Amino acid sequence: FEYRFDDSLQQTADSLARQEKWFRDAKFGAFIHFGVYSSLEGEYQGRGSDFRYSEWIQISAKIPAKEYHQVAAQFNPAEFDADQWAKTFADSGIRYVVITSKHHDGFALFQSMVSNYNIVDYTPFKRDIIKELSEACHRHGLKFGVYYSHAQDWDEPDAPYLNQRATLRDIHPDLPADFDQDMDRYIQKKSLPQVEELVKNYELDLIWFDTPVGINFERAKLFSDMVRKYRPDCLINSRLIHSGKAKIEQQYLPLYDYVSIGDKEVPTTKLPLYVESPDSVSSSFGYKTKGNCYYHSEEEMLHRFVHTVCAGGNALINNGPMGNGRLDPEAVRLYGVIGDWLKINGESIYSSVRNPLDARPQWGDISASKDGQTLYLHILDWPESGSITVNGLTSAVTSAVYLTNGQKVDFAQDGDNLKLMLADEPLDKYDTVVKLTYPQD
Ligand code: H79
Repeated sequence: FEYRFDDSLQQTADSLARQEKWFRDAKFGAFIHFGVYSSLEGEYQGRGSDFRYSEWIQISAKIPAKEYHQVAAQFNPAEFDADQWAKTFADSGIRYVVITSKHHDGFALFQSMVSNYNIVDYTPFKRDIIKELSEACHRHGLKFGVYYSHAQDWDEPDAPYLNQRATLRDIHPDLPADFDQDMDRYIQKKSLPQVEELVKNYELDLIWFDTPVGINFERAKLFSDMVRKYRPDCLINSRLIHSGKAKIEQQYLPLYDYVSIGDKEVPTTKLPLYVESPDSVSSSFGYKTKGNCYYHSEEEMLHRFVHTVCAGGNALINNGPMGNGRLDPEAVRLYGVIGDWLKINGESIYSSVRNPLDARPQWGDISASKDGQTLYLHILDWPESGSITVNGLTSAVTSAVYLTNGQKVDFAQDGDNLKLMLADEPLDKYDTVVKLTYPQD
């Protein structure tokens, strides 16, 4: 996979300033996919579980809008506890949270005057999840953002469809034969006014747009201007206008602040712009128990996280809470693995910058301090030979210690090449970090 980034691209000064307020140092975010689909767990009347993502159930099981409304009308995550969620995230070293305020199914997790198809007005639960969670996150020192599907909305016939299986008429069988889809009518009626509600009524640090089907410059600008008008510090992601694999164009950079790479992509090369990887603890985003699904192993999860940070980005790792409102215990466990590792090795992650050397080493990856005077070697694959080499150094290394316990590591440097003699066993199961003092002029 080739990132379609051009080295000449330049972030605007405004975007850089917004990133530097907190985003670049945060590194670890919790993505949350929660909605009506969470209660179905990937299957509806025996159908639909072959799709990888449970939040796509309305399309995978071809559920007509009227029927999906009945599922929505019973959505009751009675055990939802915003403080417990926020505390769990904060305890795992997570610095920000991004939750689905409205996914492609069109159902909102916040109170909306624009559409009563929302958790407060449409369900027995009646509580505003976005309000409760935003307040809890800020109480626990976390930044708070919302995901909003601005282009797709399966509940609105005017919104464009991006799917193979279900047609517009599978979902809306009563549409008149001469119905003319009009995306701008949908934007003016629902998605733009709902974005206005979100930025006016909630303390948002970030807004995460997704799947910009049909979104051209003019349409994107409506959303960007709306966010900037009410909340000038709020970060906007690139999926406002670019899909995960689109070529990034300089002319669009003022509309958003940072680049979301593809879903679940782990960056492996140096990137010219600051990025965020929307990863997940499992194969789905929404909670899924039906059909094919898997969770990452502890090692895979931690390695994906470390590679993302070393390439110069944040990892926004998703969990899908259960329909009853409780967090998925397996997601909590995997967050805890990263959190426990960060308690010892956080210095190599938070406030770090990407690998300044030319290549990614075979044995793992490298991050650095902002002043470039410290390199952190993340040894992900412990060598049988007992040693590793670092190539491409531009000055002399003056010390090497394990971050875990401060013990010295023997090393020998020959020009731009450094050899480190390691212990017989890794000091950490998944990532032993060696801290190099590396003075630069
Ligand atoms: O919110 C999550 C996804 O639901 C959303 N982006 C992340 C953050 C997303 N929207 N569109 N896409 C991802 C790309 C479309 C994937 C699909 Fe499929 C291919 C949908 C239908 C075919 C994979 C296979 C998912 C369901 C079946």
